[in-house]
Amino acid sequence: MKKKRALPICICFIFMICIMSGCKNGTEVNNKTDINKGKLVTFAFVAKEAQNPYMKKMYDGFQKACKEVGVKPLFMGPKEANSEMQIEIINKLISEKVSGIAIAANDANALQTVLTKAMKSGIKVISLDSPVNAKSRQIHIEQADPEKIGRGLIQAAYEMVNGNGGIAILSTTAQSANQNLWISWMKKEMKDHPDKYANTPLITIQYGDDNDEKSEMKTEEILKNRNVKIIIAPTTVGMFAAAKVIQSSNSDVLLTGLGLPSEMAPYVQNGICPWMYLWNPIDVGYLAAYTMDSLQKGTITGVEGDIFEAGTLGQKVVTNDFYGGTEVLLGDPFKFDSTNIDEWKNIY
Ligand code: RAM
Repeated sequence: MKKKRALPICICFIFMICIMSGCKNGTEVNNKTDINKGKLVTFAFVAKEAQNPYMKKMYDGFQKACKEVGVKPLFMGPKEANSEMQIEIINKLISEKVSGIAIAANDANALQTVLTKAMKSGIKVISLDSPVNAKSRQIHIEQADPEKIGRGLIQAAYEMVNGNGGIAILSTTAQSANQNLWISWMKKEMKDHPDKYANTPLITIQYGDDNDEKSEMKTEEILKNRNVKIIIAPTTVGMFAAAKVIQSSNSDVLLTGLGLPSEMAPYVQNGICPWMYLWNPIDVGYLAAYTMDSLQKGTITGVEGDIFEAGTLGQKVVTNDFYGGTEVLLGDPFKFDSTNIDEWKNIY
């Protein structure tokens, strides 16, 4: 008797869940339609470069929040970290009439025309990770205070070489606004304390364009200079590439920067990278989607003082940013060393 009843009850239960969640085949999200235009709400995420694991982690969080608020997430990203390809993608998204675009930009200014066109057509535009200029978006999602990141990295490098040894920076593209801002804070830290940093000069800045091979090649070039004792890579792609080259060439040059624990754990454990920093990229993407949803619903407009609920991240406030626009800040950078990296390596 029990067995006979189990199937109909089970089907009924699944059916009820489907009705409650609005799903058609059990896997679809309860997608909303834009109340004003009667169209499906899609939030697009545009990566700096489609294969970058850091971008994929941000998208994981973006996608999670989109599901929670009931909109359709979409991942887009160019083959190379450049703004021309991002412009093509945005034009496509405008013609597809998405409701929101969240972009990690390869250039702060080059996207202004196309993003203005998007906003004029009613699309909500925010940047995350790497900002576009204030006119090109409504809000920027800032992962952590750029001053803390920049000063913190130089202070770490100084400590690692005991105040004695040249520093090289391995960055992404020369136009990347987030890396450029962090580098400007690194330089400011050195300028503010000339005596302290007298024996740790900044020898070179190289650009690996967030491309594995190019970043490896640039690391090889850096290692040819015997005065370099430490590399700072404020990019997850650059950091992983530099670690591999330092290890394979048996170099005693040290490494710090912004790395993914999933990629960097072995190098933190073997001492090539005594410690490094990052934040939770999943949370950056999650916060971006909640910010977009609040803009789309009209709960906020993107001005200073706007307050909204960002799911499990709680209440967030819109504040003025460094670029003359507004931002939402995620939090402080985390420090990863041999004592805690293994806890994080399976997460991001
Ligand atoms: C790379 C990207 C990204 C940056 C991280 C730390 O993946 O350049 O913009 O935020 O590193």
